[in-house]
Amino acid sequence: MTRIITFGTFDVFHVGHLRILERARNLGDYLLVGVSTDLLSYTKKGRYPFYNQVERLEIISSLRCVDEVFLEKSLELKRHYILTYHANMLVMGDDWAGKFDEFKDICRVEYLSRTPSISTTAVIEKKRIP
Ligand code: C2G
Repeated sequence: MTRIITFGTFDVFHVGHLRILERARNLGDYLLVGVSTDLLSYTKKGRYPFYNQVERLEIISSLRCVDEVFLEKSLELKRHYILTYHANMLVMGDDWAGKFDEFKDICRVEYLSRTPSISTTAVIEKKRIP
């Protein structure tokens, strides 16, 4: 049984988010998603998300490809989350390529390519990257 874990803010949910979650889920049997808290998102991106953490959790947990959600409170807690949720594969977008290789001692680590031409910022600014 492959239990996959992934993390993200998933603010202003878009097709790039959906595709990475579906592709992650297809690599195994059970998908756990750590949704960044509003505070963690602020420390990562320098602004609070458009949708708050309760709304983002509600959206992510309703997806067919997602089995379980929890709040990611700190970037430093990845090892703790992987162990607590008994995940044996960590999947991240390739914007994080190489950044989580330190967890290869406890699980498989895979980086998937991002969907081009779409981002939360582009949606908020009402434009698509050409
Ligand atoms: N993503 C994607 N294609 C896009 C945009 C995003 O595949 N066009 C992926 C990202 O690579 C990431 C996931 O969707 O795996 C969530 O993206 P973000 O919400 O931007 O995640 P981020 O804030 O980078 O959080 O602990 C690490 C994090 O919490 C990652």
